[in-house]
Order: sequence, then C-alpha cells, then structure tokens
Amino acid sequence: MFRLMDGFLKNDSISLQQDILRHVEYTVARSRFNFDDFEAYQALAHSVRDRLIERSHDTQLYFKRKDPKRVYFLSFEYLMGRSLSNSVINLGIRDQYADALSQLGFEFEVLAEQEGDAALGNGGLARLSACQMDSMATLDYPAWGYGLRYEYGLFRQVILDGFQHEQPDFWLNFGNPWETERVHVTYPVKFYGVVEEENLNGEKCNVWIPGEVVEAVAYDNPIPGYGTRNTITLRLWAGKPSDQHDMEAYNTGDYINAVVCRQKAENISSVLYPDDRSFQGKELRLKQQYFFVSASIQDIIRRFREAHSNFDEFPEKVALQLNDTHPSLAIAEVMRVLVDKEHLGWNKAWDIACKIFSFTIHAVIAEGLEKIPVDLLGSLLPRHLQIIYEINFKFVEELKKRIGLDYNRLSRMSIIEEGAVKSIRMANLAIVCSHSVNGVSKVHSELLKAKLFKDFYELWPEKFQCKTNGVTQRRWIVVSNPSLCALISKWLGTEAWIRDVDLLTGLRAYAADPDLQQEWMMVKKVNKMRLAEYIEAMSGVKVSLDAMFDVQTKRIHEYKRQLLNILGIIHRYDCIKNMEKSQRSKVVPRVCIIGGKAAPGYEIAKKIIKLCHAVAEKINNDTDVGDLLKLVFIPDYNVSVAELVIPGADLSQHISTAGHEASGTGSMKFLMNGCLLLATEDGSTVEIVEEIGADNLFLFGAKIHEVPKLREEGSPKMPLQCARVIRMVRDGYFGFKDYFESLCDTVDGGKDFYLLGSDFESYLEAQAAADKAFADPNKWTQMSILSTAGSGRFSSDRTIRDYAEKTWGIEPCRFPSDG
Ligand code: 26Y
Repeated sequence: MFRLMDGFLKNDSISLQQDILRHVEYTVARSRFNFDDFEAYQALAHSVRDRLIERSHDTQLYFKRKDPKRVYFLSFEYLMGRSLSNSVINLGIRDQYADALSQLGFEFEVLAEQEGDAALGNGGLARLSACQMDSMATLDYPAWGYGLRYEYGLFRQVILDGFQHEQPDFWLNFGNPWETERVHVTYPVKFYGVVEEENLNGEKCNVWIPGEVVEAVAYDNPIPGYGTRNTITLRLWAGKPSDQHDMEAYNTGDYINAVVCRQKAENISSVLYPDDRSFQGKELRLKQQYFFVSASIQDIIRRFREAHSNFDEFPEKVALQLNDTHPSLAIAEVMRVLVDKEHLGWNKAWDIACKIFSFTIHAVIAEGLEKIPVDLLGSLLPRHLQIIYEINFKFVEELKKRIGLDYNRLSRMSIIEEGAVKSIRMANLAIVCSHSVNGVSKVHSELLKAKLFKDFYELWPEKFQCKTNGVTQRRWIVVSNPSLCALISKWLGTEAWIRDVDLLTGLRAYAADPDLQQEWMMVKKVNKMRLAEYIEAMSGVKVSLDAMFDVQTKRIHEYKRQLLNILGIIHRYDCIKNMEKSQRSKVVPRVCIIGGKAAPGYEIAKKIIKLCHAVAEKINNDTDVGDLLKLVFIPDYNVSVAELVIPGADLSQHISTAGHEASGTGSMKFLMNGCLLLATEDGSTVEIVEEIGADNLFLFGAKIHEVPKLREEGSPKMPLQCARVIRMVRDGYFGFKDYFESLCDTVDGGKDFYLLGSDFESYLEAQAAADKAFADPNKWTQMSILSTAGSGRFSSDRTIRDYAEKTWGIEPCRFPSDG
C-alpha cells in the first residue's frame, strides 16, 4: 500500500538504476546505451536531487502546518564543497546507489570525483556556515540559510614558477544539478534615488524614490539532515534585470545603452570578494550586501504574513542571525520596512528589531571590522542612512543618561565614526540592535569583552556570550574518512555517534588496546597512501609513507605564521645537512605539506607562497637529504582537497600568534581524524587542550597576555637559529634574493609583529617533542585515538543546539517518519 509519508521514490537498487537511466536519457539527453562518467554523474546527481526535493517539500509543508519559530541564518559566504556524497550519506542510501551504479558498470567514488566544489566563500567563516547548515538540518531545526549565488566563486589558485596566479572559478559552467531556480520567488531591490517626506493621513512619512531597481531571484539548495527526513533550504539570490530598471532610458531612445545598463544590474551577484582581511568601502560590495539583505527580508516577511497579520507576533516567529557584520544592513532594512511600509511607529519597530537579531563576530582586531563611508551609503541607500542616524541619535541620547558626558567613550561607542572619512561602524550597529553578541571561542569571547567591545560589554554585560565553533562530523569523518568511520562504529558497536558525537568518548576505553591500535594505524596508512598519490600527481614529488605527514593548510595570513613553519623547515634542512652521516638514521623523516590561498592583493602572503616553493625546490632535489625531508605545496586548497588531506595527516599545525585566531576550525577537523596538533594557545586550541589534556598535543609559544610586552621588546630577542635561517633566505640560498627581502624584513626588520623570533625556540622544541613521540608508534597511535575520542565538543551539533536553546529560542520540528 502506498503510504503518503514515504513519498513516491523507491530506494532499492533496481529503482535507483531505472531512475539514473531515466535521467541519462531525459535530463542529460544522452542515450542510455552510451554515456560517460560525467554524464553518469549528472544523471546520478539529478536522481539524488529528486529525493532531496521530495523531502524538502515534506519538510516545508510540515513547518507550515506547525508554524514554529524559525531561524534565518544570514551569511554572505558558504563553502559547501561537493554535495553528492554528503547527500546520499545523509539520506542513508549511499550503499544502494553504489550497488545500482556497479550494476551499470560505474563506480560511485569515480563519479563523485566528477563534481566541482561550490566555493562561495573565503575560508573559516564560510565553511563554518556550511557545517552549521548541516547541523541545523540534522537536529530538525526549522531553519533557513540565506546567501548570494555568486557566479564566480573563490578564485582558482594556479602556481606558475612558484608564484600564485588567480583564475576565475566559473563554477556554473556545466550547470548546477543541486539548485532549483524559483522563477516565481523574485523581489525588486532598490538603489540610489531620493527620500521625500509625504503626508499620510495627517502623519509625516518618508518615501524613498529609488533611481535603480534590480530583481533578485531565488535559487534553492536542499540541505538534508542525517537520520531524519528533514531537509532544509539554503536560498541563494541572483541578480537579474528588472522591467522597472530604468524605463526612462528606453523611452529616450538610448536603446543600446539601456541594455548595457540592464546587464550591469545582473552583475551585482556575479563575483565573490576574495579578501578576508581588509575591508574596502567599494560600491559593488555594498550593493551586494544590500541586495542580499533586502531580498532575504522581503522573503522572510512574506512567509510571516502567510500565517500572521500582526507584527507583535514577529519576534515569536522569527530569529535573524547575522553571520559577522556583512549582513548587518538587515537591521536598517527591517526598521525601514516596519516604519515606512508597515507604519508601526519607530519605538514599536525598534522593540521588534531588538528582539529578533543576534550577531556573531569572527574578527579579533578592530582593523578587521567593516566601516562603510557615509557618503557611499548616502548615495546608494539614502533612506537607510537616515535610519542609521536616527538609531544612533537615540542610542547616544540613552547612553548619555547611562554614562554621562564622557565624550571619549561616547565617540568610541557611536555608530558613526567621525574622521577623515566619516563612516558607519557596522559592528556597533549590530551590537546596539542585537540581543545577543557571540564570540566563536572562549578566548575570543573574553577578548571581545576585554578589548574590542569593552565599552559595550560594560553597558550590556548580559548580551555577550560565547558559542565555541564546531564542525560537522558527517562531512569531516563520515564522508571524508569512510575507513575511520567504519572502524569507530565497529569499536563503539554503534553508528549513533554520527548524530550523537559525545559517544566518541567511548573510544578512550580502548586507546591502549593493541588490536584497535593496529587497525587504527592501518586506516591512517590507507589515507596517507591516498594523499601520497595525490601529491605525486600534483607536484611530481614521491613521498615515503613512513615519514610523518606534517600539514598546515588554511588561508595564507601573516598571523597564521606559515612563515614560521617554513623557517622551521629550513632549520631542519640545515641541521640534516650539517649532521654527521652516522647521526642521520636518528632523524624522524618528514613530509611537510603546506596549502592555502593568499588574497590577490596581499603581497606578503604571496611572497610566503613563493618562498615555500623556492625552499621546496632546493630540499626536494637534494639527494643527500632524500626521504628525510620533503616539502610540498598543495595548490588550490579547497573543501574537497581538505577532505583528502585531513584524513592523511599525522601532525597538523595551528600556530597563529597568540590572540589572533578568533577560533580556528581546521584544528577541529584534524582532531576528529586522529591527527595530533602542534599549536599555540590561541582561539579554540585552548579548549581542545581542556578536552584532551596538554600532554596529548604539542603546545608552544607566547601566551596571549605575554604578546604586548614581547612586541615592545622587538627583535633583539631574535634567537641565533632564527637569525641564521633568515640570513640564508636573505643571502639567496633559495634564489630570489631581492624578492624575499621585504618578507625577511617582517621578521628581523625591527618589528617582528607576529613574534616569529621570540617563539622560534619554543616552536623547535615542540617540533622535537613531536619527532620523539612519532618514533614510538604505539604511543603516537594512542594519542591519535585520544584525539578523536576528545573531539566531540567540537561538533557543530553542539554549537547549533546552544544557539537554538540560548539565543534563537527555537525548537526542533521533525517531520514524522522513520527516516
Ligand atoms: C569584510 C571582508 C574583508 C571580510 C570577508 C571575510 C572579512 C572577514 C571575512 C572572513 C573571516 C573569517 O573567515 N574569519 C574566521 O572565522 C572562523 C569561523 O569563526 C574562525 O574560526 C577564524 O578564526 C576566523 O579567522
């Protein structure tokens, strides 16, 4: 009998085969007797998508029926990576698909490799959004993600002669089988123009007469939960020309120019800014922000209105989460809609706004905060500028009552920054309106209270909270490390840890068990083999599986100190070269792996990449050193490369200058995969130490409170070993002498802002401790098992539950079915 709850689609292997062939024939339009791997992937993806769509319909209908409070997650960036494996695993039908495909003569893994990454983000913040979406779906929360559908994702990194070059990532080239274009879900977004005061039934009201209108169209991407039928939606907006765009131009006969202008409108969402460091007040960026915010708010209000007519209920039904300051124009937009369109009156509107917004900040230093020049905002969004001024005026008046006429403090806290360029401090706007301001690790949350937002903390201590980041074990163990996944489930006797990650602590009981250790080592070996093959294919370098795979992969930033890593490698090389031949058998062989992208305009970061290649060239071609030391740079690091690299790492480095990494989430992925960490006490590593103990990783370096003093002392403290390796670079030992000069200056030029010199010795000590531990495979493996066992706290499931209960006030809303 057909049960409505189950949907139409069957998941036995015969039905799946028929389904794939049907898509080959009718969607991909190839003959079912003749299609290649890519076409098979496309058909497979469409077949999976059918199942996702069915579940997402069920989920939305159920949400509609139950009408729970929903959370809307606003993020400018998402690094989703590939969707195929993740989707079939979350749907619980991976094996059935693998069976179906093998009967058709295809291998699931091979087809999965055909998929390109969705790279709509820069780094940590963007991947965090993706992990959190997975957790919101899995935990059955009534959530929506909103973002922008960039046509060009994060640039592709190509290395030529050791230099980074950026190439466009036109990821939609072959279509995107996962998304659904919602041609009926479109909203006009307005820009420029003037504000006029009008009289409405005797009351003054402001009317914005825009100068340009662009249409936002929705593209829906299903996000399936694991072990639940719930499938939520990531709705991404794309620009398309509006019929209202610039009617005048057509009427005046300038047809060609009018068409060109229309095309420009489409470009709003076309490219992701590839810089996660320096905020620039660019008009296009601001246009993107408002475009995204305006479309999302219109959509959210439309959904609310379907079931409610009274805005008093808005905060009971809607929570808006701001992922950093990037979407914080949403505050002014909500106020504009409630005041100008819904005519609620300022105080009522403000009361509502303050109840719905929560804000998470990912920055550590004031320089990282967004400031929008007032002139720019005034010309692009004149009404929003007025609203922000009004918010600020009322805030400052209130503040004066609370703190008196302390003008320094008032000007620090003001949303408007007076200065050479008068600008809007987006973080201040977000803090003033949000009921909850979150840091992303304990250390970071304390820093926000003590430094960055001290004034605000003193005013509103209750607003400031900590939500330590987490990553999803579905993507970072189940999808990317299937052998480890199977091993864990075998020893725990259950797969329940995939939804309830705290169960991983159960592994502690077996950490010393020789059988588990043996199997654990085998899994690591298999993953190292996979990684070694990839390295050889990418760089031609053959690496030994007996060597310690030592990995540092993340965006290239001075504060993340890839340069410290490279200087350490030069030191290791120098030591091996100067060692008696008889001593060399004691050296623990290493394969040092570095990967990451530098922002296109970040010169020093680009020099670090070049130095890495120059040093690698020298070391890898030195037959005298052989397998004792290799250095490889993995180009174009992205989510799918990470899925390959992380399971194959023995050691990973998280070595930021203390106080500079807000959290760091790479470390959590390595930890889950049983990789040992070599780390500074910064961001989330402090909490990792709490979970696994200081003797289960290799800590080094200055502590946060020591940094200011060390900075004052400067490079006189430069140890000889560090001075020596810098000298080698300066003397042209690796070539490109002049080019590396300014890079060396950052260390020994008198400032050493990131403290490479003062941390150098303790870094080498930590490295020596890692060597010593690696020389004892059983001890190392035990530490590795304990790392995985202690990683449960760093699941995004824990983070999201915390947000849901303490910040958003939402509850699970699970579609009633058995899977
Ligand atoms: C405004 C523009 C210049 C900008 C664009 C992207 C500014 C910042 C960013 C991205 C920041 C980011 O990725 N931050 C990282 O967030 C992670 C998740 O919370 C943290 O783990 C990591 O420490 C932090 O650097």
